[in-house]
Amino acid sequence: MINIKEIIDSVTSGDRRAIARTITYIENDYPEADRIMGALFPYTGKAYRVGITGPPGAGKSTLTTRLTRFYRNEGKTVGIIAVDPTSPFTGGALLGDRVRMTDSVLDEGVYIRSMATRGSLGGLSRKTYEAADILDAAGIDMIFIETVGVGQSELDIAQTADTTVVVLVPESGDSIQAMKAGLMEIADFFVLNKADREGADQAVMSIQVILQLKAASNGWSPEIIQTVAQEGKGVDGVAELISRHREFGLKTGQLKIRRQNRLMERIKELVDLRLHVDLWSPERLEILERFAPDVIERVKTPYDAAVAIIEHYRRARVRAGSY
Ligand SMILES: Nc1nc2c(ncn2[C@@H]2O[C@H](COP(=O)(O)OP(=O)(O)O)[C@@H](O)[C@H]2O)c(=O)[nH]1
Ligand SMILES: [Mg+2]
Repeated sequence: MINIKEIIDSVTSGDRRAIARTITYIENDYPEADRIMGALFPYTGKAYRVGITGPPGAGKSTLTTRLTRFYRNEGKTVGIIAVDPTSPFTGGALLGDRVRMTDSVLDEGVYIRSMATRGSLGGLSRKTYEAADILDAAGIDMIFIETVGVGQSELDIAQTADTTVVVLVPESGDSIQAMKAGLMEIADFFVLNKADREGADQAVMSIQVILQLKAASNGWSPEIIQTVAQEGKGVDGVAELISRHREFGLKTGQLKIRRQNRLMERIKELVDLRLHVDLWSPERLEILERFAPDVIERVKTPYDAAVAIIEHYRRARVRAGSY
């Protein structure tokens, strides 16, 4: 049996096993998940969340590892949530990640978690968000959320961060790709990693051109910085930009607005989810099935069916006396 009070006590005291277990509850859609998250909510809001996104192989994990070291040296605790179906931190095939993460894995001040991406695409952004909430409630100072910037779900996740960093590499056309993939829209700043490679300066220049065309909205102009994450070069500069963006957000109130918008999204999701479950009861599914043969024969329209189902739901609610 799940004892909620015990979970809250152990998570908020930073118990690593409790953190792991609670994230698993979220991942596996445990019925108690909402109650647990509700009880943890008052303890959240202190951590700073940084999204690290970009194409596969750009060096996101390497950069995250380096940044982790940087913040550990400052005495901060760090959480890493990796949402990357192509390179899970666990799962044998990608030993590389694990090796590079080793020094962090051994450090009690660092918590690393991969989110299962298979079969949970719809809820992935919510689950990642809640996993970050759990780390936040556990008292972790800096939370990095690594995602591969390929799909909408990953972009959604990146947008739940307080600061979103997009990592690119010098390979030709990468900046154009980034624009197409919607990364330009979400970046608070860019990192051109693998600056040890050919074409780094050119890539930076072409991205700068694009950035200049984009008028600075709300007083913050995204810039681009070069790194060689593998050697730790430029990593201090990235940390410096993160902290500048944070200061900017605090000073202008935009951080609060961003967090507020995020919470509004969260509430809407909760409402949608609950209404959805409530509405699609067996009796409404029955109406749906009853309509189907008439709809396929063009006797009724899908719109008739939708109206009938909503009408049925409304009447049931009235009867239940809840309106
Ligand atoms: N040449 C070069 N290689 C790098 C650099 N940073 C990371 N790599 C390598 O690029 C590969 C992918 O890195 P990884 O961090 O796993 O990329 P991710 O998929 O974006 O997380 C690894 O083999 C890294 O060692 C860099 O600055 N320069
Ligand atoms: Mg990675």
